[in-house]
Amino acid sequence: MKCRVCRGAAVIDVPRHNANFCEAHFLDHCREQVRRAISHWKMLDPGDRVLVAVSGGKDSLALWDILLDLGYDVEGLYLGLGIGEYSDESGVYARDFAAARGLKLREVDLRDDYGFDVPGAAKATRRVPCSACGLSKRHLFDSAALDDGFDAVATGHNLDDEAAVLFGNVLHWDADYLGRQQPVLPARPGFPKKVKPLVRLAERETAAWCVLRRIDYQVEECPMAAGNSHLGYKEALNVIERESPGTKAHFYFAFLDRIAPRFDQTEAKDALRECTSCGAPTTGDVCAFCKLVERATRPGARDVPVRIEIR
Ligand code: Q46
Ligand code: ZN
Ligand code: ZN
Repeated sequence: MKCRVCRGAAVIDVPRHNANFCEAHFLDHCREQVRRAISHWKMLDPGDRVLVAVSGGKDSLALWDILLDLGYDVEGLYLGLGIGEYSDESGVYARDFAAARGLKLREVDLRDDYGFDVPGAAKATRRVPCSACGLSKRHLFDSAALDDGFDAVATGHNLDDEAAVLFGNVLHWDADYLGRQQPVLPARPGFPKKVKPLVRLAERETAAWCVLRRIDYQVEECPMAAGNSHLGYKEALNVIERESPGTKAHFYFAFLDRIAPRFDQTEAKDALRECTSCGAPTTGDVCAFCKLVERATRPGARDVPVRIEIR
């Protein structure tokens, strides 16, 4: 196996590009894919201040590392979700990454700062944990970025993630989500710009980036994800990809270029006002996150039995 660029010994193959790379040229390939994504979708300008949503997993740590490498001014924000050992460990990986490189890691902890955790919120709201978790992440990353004047929030969604989400949205013909499934969402009043610079890299490539750059990351997946349909969609696409490398990328990028513009890409047009409790944009008096905090911290909130939703 020879490197496509230098003909030296290759350490990894990337079947969808029909290429093998040595260590140095694989790292170049990853940087180039991120650079291309940022430029093609106009995600960031040179020197932008970027807040990276850091989970302690391979994607978010690779993203932080690559954005620094490309010269952006990046800080990480880690959100403690209170999901048992999984969260305890993920925090250690995020802190170790930052400490070893002298980087600033901001931290927000749902329990310490808001008095609840993801499993408790799931019980109190009788919804799946990912629902309270996703809402909390969106609210807290948005408000941290706005409060401190960041130019964008960057998340580590990779090609496999985005293709699986697209697959799910197509299976359900979810027109609203299809219209908004973009690698960049521009800033609008009350919301920061949101970007996904890793969409041109597959999961296996972000893992390889971390291994080659000696980045220790949390390998375990969140226990709350077990059995959710997103993982099933990923597996189904992997079966197809093995038979026909490049299908996943074509599915996602052809959608973005040719199909997405046919859907309504505007956000909900309901008039937004400020949450009376925290000031975030909301269609009612109180935003969804403040309602979640209120429900999840009510006395006896955790005694409600969990209801499993299967879609
Ligand atoms: S949403 Fe759901 Fe993830 Fe939150 S509860 Fe775990 S699986 S961490 S990306
Ligand atoms: Zn090479
Ligand atoms: Zn609020």
